[in-house]
Amino acid sequence: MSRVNAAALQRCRLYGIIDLAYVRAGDVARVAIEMIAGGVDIIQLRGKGQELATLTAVGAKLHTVTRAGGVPLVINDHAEVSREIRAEGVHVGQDDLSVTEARKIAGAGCLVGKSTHSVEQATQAAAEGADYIGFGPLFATPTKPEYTPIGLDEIREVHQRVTTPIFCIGGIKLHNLPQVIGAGARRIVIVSEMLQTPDIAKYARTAREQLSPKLSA
Ligand code: TZP
Ligand code: MG
Repeated sequence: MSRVNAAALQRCRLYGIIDLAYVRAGDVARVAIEMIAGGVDIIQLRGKGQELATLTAVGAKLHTVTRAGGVPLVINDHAEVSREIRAEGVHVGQDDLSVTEARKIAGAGCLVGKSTHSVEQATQAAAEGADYIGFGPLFATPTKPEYTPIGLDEIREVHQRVTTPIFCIGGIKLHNLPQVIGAGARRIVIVSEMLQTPDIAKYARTAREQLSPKLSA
């Protein structure tokens, strides 16, 4: 796949991140195949501290898998890697490139997602033109330990104030997923628990089924 339109992005409910802090480069393709089999709708490659050459090589291989599975691939932080491997998206944080700068580098049709940590940041990211927003961390998480968790109370408000697709993230696990959905989340990201489980496809299917009754939302 190449370009992801807004309607296709709206249908995405379960966002998987292949984080190289949890997955060895040699296992990336297998993990992606299992995620896709389990119904993960969109996949990000995250490799904090990795050489650009490594990210580009791993990303290119991963892209052959995601493309065959019809799932968009997003590269965290590095718009130039996204451009190089012709990924469908790039994801930026509050301290990274702006949405406009990232889009300019990654290419006009490339999705740009932005991490936000408050309702105010989420409204700003939407105004900046982000195609989707990450909202969290909801709970404390070892995957992003330096951030204070924002809890569940602002999930409803952020959905009322922002029409851009919002993916809740941070410390989400199968045991607290009903609580997160009950607090108003429609789209979620799970990183560590999904990557550390023995049967990723089964895990993803279980999470995806809990989100699918909300398909019309
Ligand atoms: N951004 C906000 S929290 C987070 C990121 C990348 C990490 C989420 O990981 P986990 O393991 O699902 O808590
Ligand atoms: Mg970043």
